Amino acid sequence: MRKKVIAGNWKMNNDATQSAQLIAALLEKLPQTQAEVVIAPSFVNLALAVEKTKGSPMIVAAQNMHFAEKGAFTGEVSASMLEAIGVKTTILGHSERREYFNETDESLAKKVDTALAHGFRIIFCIGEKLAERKAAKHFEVVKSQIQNALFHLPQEAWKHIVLAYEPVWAIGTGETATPEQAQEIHAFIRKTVADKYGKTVADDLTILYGGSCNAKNAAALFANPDVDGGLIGGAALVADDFITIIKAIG
Ligand code: 3PY
Repeated sequence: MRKKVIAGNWKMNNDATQSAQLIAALLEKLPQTQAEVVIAPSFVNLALAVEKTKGSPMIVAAQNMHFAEKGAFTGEVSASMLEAIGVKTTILGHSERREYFNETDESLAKKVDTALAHGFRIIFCIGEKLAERKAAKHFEVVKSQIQNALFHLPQEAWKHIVLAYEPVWAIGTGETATPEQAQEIHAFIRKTVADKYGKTVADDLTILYGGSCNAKNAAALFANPDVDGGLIGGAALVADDFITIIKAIG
């Protein structure tokens, strides 16, 4: 059964006090919803978030993790460290990680393997840059990202994967894909997975839209049959906006 998911990517925002305040505001207003609600605070606030959301339906995710089990990787965080504080979901491959921290499909494939070995759920981001969209290469780009980072996986691994399509030209720019553009590429992504793993895996796969999804445009984006929720940036930092987005999925 395909799940709906609304995930808030807090990026490098909110100190401990602000994180606690935002969580309290979200919990106070959290509506009944068919969607899984996920928040991804920064590493230093994950333990606090786990503590504050205990007993609630909200799931806490990391924004990244390292592929190695442990060792000389200054500044990095391992899957076991996340597990030890009760975090079993991680975003991987966000375009900001690809762009500013040199993450590649190859290094991401290793992260995916480690996360799955630890029983994590993964929100895996894909998406094309503006020049690639303008050159009509967006289908090709997302297909190769999926193939290179995920097509080595066995079929059963896909129940732990959520894909997030985030056109890079729509991240932090205020630009959003139109609902038609989102549906077109989400359907293509589902077909790409179906061609390799079969219809059941593809039908069960949750594909989120990300990239300036906000309280105003969420309902129109989510109305599409292949858009199963959102990975939300800036609007996830404002409790009322995030709640409106959760309500938009129903
Ligand atoms: C955005 O909407 O800006 C995002 O990058 C969500 O991950």
